Amino acid sequence: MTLSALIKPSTQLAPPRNSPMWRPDFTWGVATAAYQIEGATRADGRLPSIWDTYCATPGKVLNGDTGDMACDHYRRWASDVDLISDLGVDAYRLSIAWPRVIGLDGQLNHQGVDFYRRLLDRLADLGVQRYVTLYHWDLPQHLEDRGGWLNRDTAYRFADYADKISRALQGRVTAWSTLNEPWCSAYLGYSHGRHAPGLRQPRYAPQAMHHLLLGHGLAQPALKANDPGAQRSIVVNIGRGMPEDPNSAADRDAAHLFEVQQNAWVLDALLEGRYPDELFRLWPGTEPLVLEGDMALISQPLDHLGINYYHRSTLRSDGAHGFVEVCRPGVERSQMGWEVAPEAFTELLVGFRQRYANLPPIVITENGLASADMVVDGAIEDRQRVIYLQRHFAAVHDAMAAGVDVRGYFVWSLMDNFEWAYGYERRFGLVHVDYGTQERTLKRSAKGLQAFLRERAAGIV
Ligand code: IFM
Repeated sequence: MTLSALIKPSTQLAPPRNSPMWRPDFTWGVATAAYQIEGATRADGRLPSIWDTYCATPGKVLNGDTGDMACDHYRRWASDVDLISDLGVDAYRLSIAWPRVIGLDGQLNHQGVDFYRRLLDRLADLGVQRYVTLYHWDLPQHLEDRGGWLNRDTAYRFADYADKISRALQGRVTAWSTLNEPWCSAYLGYSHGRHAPGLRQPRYAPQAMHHLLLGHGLAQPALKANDPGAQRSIVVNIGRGMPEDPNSAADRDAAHLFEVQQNAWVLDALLEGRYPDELFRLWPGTEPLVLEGDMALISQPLDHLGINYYHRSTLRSDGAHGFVEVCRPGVERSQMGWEVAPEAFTELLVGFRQRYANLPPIVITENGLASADMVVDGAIEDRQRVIYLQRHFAAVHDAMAAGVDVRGYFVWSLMDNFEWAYGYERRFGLVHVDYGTQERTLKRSAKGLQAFLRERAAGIV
């Protein structure tokens, strides 16, 4: 019996057999982020981050959840690494908590650094590649107290952190990513208020974005010099906008503007060294202060571009210059309420290839689905996630067949974790976490991925 026959036909998890995604040089992985899994927020000299403050503010996070315990990964890292290795993935994507490794004096906190050193060494011993993100949203609170990403100095603090930590961990990292989803940090954090630090000023997001991207650019020379054997990248989230009424020019424009602020805002800056004019049609008068040389720093070449994709959005014109997101009836949705649309993933990837002459190779750094998974008789049959992943693997296969250079695919997430403003209620994991006991249980999706990766390793193509 083949390994794939061990799982039910409806829950098999693999891209089409003729896909280059089966090849041994395609990187399959799982992803997490520090604040979402580590817990131990006060251990070994870790400083408070903006997410500690945000969680402690009543009404900000569902059920008053915090990252204080999360998945207790700071203590359980060794068994979690065994779990990752048992899945058979090629790579693990994690993030470093800036407030854990840099003290108030700006110097390395060696206790925090040692945690990551042990973790990375153990992954390497087990043959798992290490994709490390430097900033997955946990800004040290003392920097926020000085203006956070609205203060240009934070970009220099970030570059200094990148310099120090890449020296300390030199040779242990396969790929460094500077930022995870700067759109979320800038827009959700500084203009929308749904993420830490929870500010709500429309004009803040473009300036915060500029300083985030400047930090990314300023960090490049240090990463290159300190760890020349590692790849350098940044991770962006992308979204597809669909007009509610395709026959309405206003709705089509709304969907277009949505993609400008979701995709072009960051990608034009990184790949073409400019911000799209249309962004300021959407948000008049919010142009950031950009100094000479900034855009050249921001648009330095990357070894690869990390792309996170989850869903499509339906847009209607707001009757003025903007758009409103509406709920399209009769569409499959995740526990997040997000529209499931794998074909939109292909369209976006193919569209980027057509639009950006110097698009670097792509790594899918996140894709996954939240569902209200429950343990029944010791098992978790997360059928919606299995089918979601199956369809999204096929969507990426289609983009590759159309000529898009995709080198890897990381499923979000290794395990259920702290889903930001939604706390622990939304479950994205391949592995179920019982937050009472911290017991980990492989869901059907994890077993399906494991079976596929075993087939691939055995050369069954
Ligand atoms: O959990 C997040 C992750 O931290 C960043 N990308 C989207 C995921 C799901 O919302």
